[in-house]
Order: sequence, then structure tokens, then C-alpha cells
Amino acid sequence: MKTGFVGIVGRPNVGKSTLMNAILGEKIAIATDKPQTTRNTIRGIYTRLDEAAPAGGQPDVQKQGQQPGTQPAGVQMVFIDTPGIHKPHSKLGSYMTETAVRTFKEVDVLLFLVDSAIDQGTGDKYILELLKEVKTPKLLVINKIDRMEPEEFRRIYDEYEATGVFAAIFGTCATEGKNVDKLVAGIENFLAEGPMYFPPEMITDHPVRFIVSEIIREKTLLYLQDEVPHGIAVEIESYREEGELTRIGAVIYCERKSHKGIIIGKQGKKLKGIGKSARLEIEALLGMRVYLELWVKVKENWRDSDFALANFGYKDQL
Ligand SMILES: Nc1nc2c(ncn2[C@@H]2O[C@H](COP(=O)(O)OP(=O)(O)OP(=O)(O)O)[C@@H](O)[C@H]2O)c(=O)[nH]1
Ligand SMILES: [Mg+2]
Repeated sequence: MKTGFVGIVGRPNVGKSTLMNAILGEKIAIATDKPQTTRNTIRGIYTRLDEAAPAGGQPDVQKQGQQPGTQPAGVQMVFIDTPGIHKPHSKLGSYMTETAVRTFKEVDVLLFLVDSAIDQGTGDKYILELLKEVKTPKLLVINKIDRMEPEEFRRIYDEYEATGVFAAIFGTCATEGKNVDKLVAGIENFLAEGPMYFPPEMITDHPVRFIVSEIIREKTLLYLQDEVPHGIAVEIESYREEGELTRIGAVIYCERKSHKGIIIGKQGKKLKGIGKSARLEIEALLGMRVYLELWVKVKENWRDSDFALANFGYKDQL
């Protein structure tokens, strides 16, 4: 069994979360057209078993750890989707960028995602310099190839190849899942034989409450423009299963009173829309009916408050 951790890094909005979801064939990480959508590392587990489980039932991960000889052939990749690396303007931004950079040394393979040439901004150049300093094998993924002419793709390819930093280069369209299989096969070449870290059916180790709060945050971001999205945080206040129904109460935090009005919208229409689209997706995730109640509250400048950051899970501890 080839196993390992695979970090997905890059500037905000290049398609890191979309790519991870495409690899997994499931939506684990939220993705929007707003930069800085991902705020924590999001883990997604990809497992492919090439042989039937040994006679006697389901493979037992614990036992396999002790007896490597009995492991099935296949691959398990634990993907770590990270926040986009950017120049931070708040404590939240610093936490996000530090979180992403920290994974450089914690994984077995790094995927560096780009969607344009190096000279189109300083962001990629900065990340490239950081990548040069780590020994982890690095693969370049040129994403959004659907938006590129072949000549542009070639130019980006050549430019990055000339840096000598990357062990391999791929071109993908994450939204259509194009070349994702080739990328997975490519990553496999850089993994070593090792233990399975998670049971084969598991696709993430995040608690379902976390995924639920992320879905609510995603729907809120999709309804908002300009400066409002960056100040949004979601907190689950109550979560109760009652037979066939799950009752969820959540608070959407924003940074200004004017933003609160924008989120609620005329006659509460926008909040209703956010609630409905979030509820439908949560129902699909949980496979049961959901009663979702949303409140909007203002918490000024929370992005620079250590207490609030810890409370929202954007800081390891106080
Ligand atoms: N055209 C096109 N759009 C894409 C592709 N991949 C992702 N996108 C879009 O790009 C936007 C950003 O995608 P995300 O997956 O949220 O990007 P990210 O890198 O995770 O962004 P952050 O979490 O903010 O760092 C979304 O609107 C995606 O639908 C692609 O291959 N082609
Ligand atoms: Mg993301």
C-alpha cells in the first residue's frame, strides 16, 4: 500500500479546494469565487484498493498497522487543502498564511497550484521562493486550463520548468475534473509504501458540525460582494438529532452593522436564500431532514481579536 500526506498550496482563488473535491469525488472543502475562502487546513482522504480484502471480512486498519504483510495493494493519499497564501492584513490572515506554510514540511508531497504565469503578480513568486527552501517533493499543477490558450499554457509550463523546482508538471481543469486522474497517478509515484492512516471508506476526519458550519459560511459568501465576505464567521450554537430530523441553530457573524443589514437583505430575503441553500446541502450531507435556524450578529474587528479567533477555531489555542 502506498500512502502519504499531500499538501495543496498556492495563492487564494487558484482552485485548491475545487481540485481536492474533484480528486475525492465528494465535496469536503467549500469553494467560492471569493479569495481567502479556506481558513483552516481541510483534510480529504483518497483511498483506492486494488485487490479484494483478504478472506475473512473487511480489512482491519489496526491489524494492518501491526502486520504490514497483510495489507491490500492500493493507495491512500491524505490531502491537506490549505488557505491561500497572501500578504496578511489581520491576525486571521496571518493565521491562515502561517497554517498554509506550516504544511510545507508536514507532508510527503506538495502540490503547488497556479493559474497564471509567474510574472502576473508577486504572490506566486513569493510562494516559489518559500518552496525552494523545503526538501519535500513538489509537483506543479497549472489549473484553470479551460481558460487558457495552448500557447499560454506552454509559456507557464516552460517558465516553471526552468526554475528546476518541480519534479513534475500537470495541467488540470478542477471544475470539470479534467486530468485529475493523471495527477493522482503522478502523485502516486512520489509516495512510499506505508501504513493506511484511515479506514478505506473515510473521506475526511473533520466532525460533521465543522462541515455544516463551513456549508453555511460558503452559502453566505456566495450571496455577498466586496468587503463583507472577509468578515464572516459562522458558529453552530445548537445541534440536535430528533429522530428523522436534525435541528441546527447557527450564528453568522459579521464585522459591521451595515453588513448585518446586507446579509439579512430586504424583508429578510437574502438570509432566507442563504438558509435554504445551506439547508438543502446539509440535508444531502446528513441524509435526513434538517431544520436550520440562522441569526446574524455583529462582532466588530473580530479578525484581530485573539479571543474571537480562538473561539471560531482560527487559532490553535489562547
Ligand atoms: N474556470 C475554472 N474555474 C475554476 C477552476 N478551478 C476552480 N475554479 C473556480 O475558481 C474559484 C476559486 O476556487 P477555490 O477552489 O475556492 O479556490 P482556492 O484556491 O481554494 O481559494 P482559497 O480557499 O480562497 O485560497 C471558484 O469560483 C472555482 O469554481 C478551473 O479549473 N477552471
Ligand atoms: Mg480553498
